[in-house]
Order: sequence, then structure tokens, then C-alpha cells
Amino acid sequence: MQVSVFHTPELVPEGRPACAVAIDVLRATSTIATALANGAAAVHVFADLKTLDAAANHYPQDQVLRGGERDGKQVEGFDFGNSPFFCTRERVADRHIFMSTTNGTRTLQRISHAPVVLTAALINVAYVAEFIRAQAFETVWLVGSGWQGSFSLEDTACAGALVEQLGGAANDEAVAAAALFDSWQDDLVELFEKASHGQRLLKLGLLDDIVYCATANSVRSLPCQREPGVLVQGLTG
Ligand code: 3SL
Repeated sequence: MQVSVFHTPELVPEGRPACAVAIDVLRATSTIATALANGAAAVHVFADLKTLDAAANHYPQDQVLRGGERDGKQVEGFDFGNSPFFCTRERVADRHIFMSTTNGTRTLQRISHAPVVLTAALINVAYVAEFIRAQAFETVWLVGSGWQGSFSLEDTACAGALVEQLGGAANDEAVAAAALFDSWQDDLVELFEKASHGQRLLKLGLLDDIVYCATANSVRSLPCQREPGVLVQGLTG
């Protein structure tokens, strides 16, 4: 297995891996994993808000939840921003979640052409690794979302956790990501607090979100793309 890491969607090369994984630990892929673990029917992701609204309007409105943030703040008129704490079973079970976030949804768009697309966060990283290992994909791309085109510590740490579990580091970024995870795996909250997006969330009073997103393997979830932009739970039972 050849595992490559790309820090942002902009750095993803042309071509098609057997499996591509979108990572946006703070907070889009943590929220997606939580929503699907708590029984959401699907998470539909959109880069822009107008397209999101048009698609959401086709569904019976009692089945729909709209989630979205810009610069970490909830989009006006939406049911929630992008906090995983919103996604309790009571709120999300059997609902379709329409979601748009600053960076995470752009990453998903960039890799949506791959035959298998997953999302990963630290909270579900072991489930994602287990699936990838079982499928023995020849090429795997792990794509961080970063922040508006730049590298992020938290996405790289999660990519590193996957590289550690999968082996097969195929570029320098993969080796560096594994080293970052190795150094910080026991202090992930501290690492996330140092991260620029962690700092942004701290200013918004969202320390609890950071702690939740830094808790490895706490959520049983394997978000898989069913069709471009639509994620469903890949685990049964
Ligand atoms: O950038 C993103 O996609 C978001 O996850 C950012 S936030 O944590 O919701 O602010």
C-alpha cells in the first residue's frame, strides 16, 4: 500500500488513487463522524450556501437539518454551526444533514472523483484505518483541509495516525505526519490549542469542541461517500 499525505486540497495532484480520505479534524470531519454514528441518514456537503439551500429544499423539511459555518461562526438561519455537540441522536437520527464549512467541504469536493472516498478525524481514526487495511487499496491519499490553503497541525496529526497504522508512507509529507503524531499522541489537546485554528476556536469559547475532537477513537463511525458529496455510515451493527 502506497500512502501519500497532502496538506491541503490545493496540493492534491492530478490522477486518481484507489481510496481518498478527507481530513478536517477541527471540526468538519469530526462532526460528520458524530452525526453518522448517531444515526443521521446522510450528510450532504456543499462548498457554497446557495447550492446547499437549493438541494435541501428538495427534501421534506422535517427530514432536513442545515449546518454551516464561516470563520467558525454559525451561518445565519441554519440549525447549527459545525459543532459535533449539536449532533446528538435525538436531533440527527434519520435526518439528512446539509452542510457547508470553510475548508472541509472543499476538500471533499476535490477528491470526490476517487472510487472510494472516506472522511477521517481523530475520533474515528482506528475505524478508518481498519477498513483501509482490510481492503488493501494499492494507493491511498490522505488529504488535510488546512485553513484557506495553508497547512494545519491537527489534520497532519490525524494523517500521521493513519500512516502509523497503515504503513507504506509514499511521500515526505507522510513521513513528517507520522513523526508529528508520534511526538504529540499523548498531548493532542495541547497540540490543538497551539494550532492556529485551535486558537481561533478558543477565542470563540469552543475549548470543549477541541477536547472532543482530540479524543482518539471515541466514536464508532466510517463515513463513506455514496455519491459525490453524499456521505453515509459505512459500519453496520
Ligand atoms: O473549515 C472547516 O471546514 C471547519 O471545520 C472550520 S470550523 O472548525 O467549523 O470553524
